[in-house]
Amino acid sequence: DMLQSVIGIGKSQYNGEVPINTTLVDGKYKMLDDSRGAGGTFGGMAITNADHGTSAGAVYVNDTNTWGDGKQYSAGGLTTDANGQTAAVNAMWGLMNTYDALKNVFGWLSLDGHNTATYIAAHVNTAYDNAYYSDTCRCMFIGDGSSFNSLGSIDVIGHEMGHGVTASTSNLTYSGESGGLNESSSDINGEVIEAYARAGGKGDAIPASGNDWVLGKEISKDGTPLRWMMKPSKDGSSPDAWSSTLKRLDVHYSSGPNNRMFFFLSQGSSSDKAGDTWSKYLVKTPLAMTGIGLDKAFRIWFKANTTKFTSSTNYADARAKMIESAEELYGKGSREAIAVQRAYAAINVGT
Ligand code: ASN
Ligand code: ZN
Repeated sequence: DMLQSVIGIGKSQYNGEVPINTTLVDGKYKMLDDSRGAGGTFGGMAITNADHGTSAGAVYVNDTNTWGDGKQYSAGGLTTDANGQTAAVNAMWGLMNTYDALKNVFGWLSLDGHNTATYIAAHVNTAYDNAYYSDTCRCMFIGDGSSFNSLGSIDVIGHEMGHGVTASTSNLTYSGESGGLNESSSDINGEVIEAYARAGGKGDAIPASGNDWVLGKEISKDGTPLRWMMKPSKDGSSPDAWSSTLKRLDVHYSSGPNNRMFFFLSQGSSSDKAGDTWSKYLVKTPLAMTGIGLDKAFRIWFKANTTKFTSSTNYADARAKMIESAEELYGKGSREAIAVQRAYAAINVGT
């Protein structure tokens, strides 16, 4: 076969027209990017069509290198877009941005850091309102949605890819406090990738702003997010601070306090600039603090999750290892290390 890497035009659902890496094989285009990841199941980062089943299916193929139609799809896609490429474009754009952010900022390659190629299977199940990572295939599945729009926003893809990073590093157990931290790590990844993608998907730092600090706003039909990092209790189920009963909650709720810690660490806890969409959810804490910005906050988190956390890390251990990370990156007694301590204190972990 003659394989050639080319750049196609993707008409995405949430990000307009985007350039996507594809491969020309024997006169047809495949949604396969062999410049991001090697080996794996398809020899490069790929998008497959699960075609409403539960297995991965085949990599998308097209006669031209223009993909999707940029329209809004949810379960309605079953009649208008049963095998639609728009979901595939969303998935590839999310993957490309996640891969590039981790590579350019940390030199971290793909999910495992060793450049093993991953893939996303689009259109899993029928009118499926979820997306998930599977460690068996080291791949992800995204549904078309029913009460949600197609599950292909950047924060959703970044979240799922975050599970792949966690699975191949700390491997935080997916229940109890460690499960909440596992979920939070994926939410953090989703928001960071959202900021990186919106700023153009380039550069060796995470941009200072650009994300919305809520998960799943784009896939929500009425604009109500699934989760609020600045004030998790807005969802009616997540606590805003750690307590001894936190470990009994579903991991998508016990993630809340750590999400809030990360928001404080990055943005500060007493900012109230007019016009900020998140400012009205802030509470004054006894430990009002200045944030250190998204880039530094993510560097500290990523180092802790990929090199210090273990499968049984709980909130107290996360705090200790986050302080250690900050000290190694920015110095003992640094502003950054003190900010980590204050951010955890603000969610009732340590003083
Ligand atoms: N979308 C969900 C998640 O990634 C799927 C699940 O409950 N594991 O957390
Ligand atoms: Zn998750």
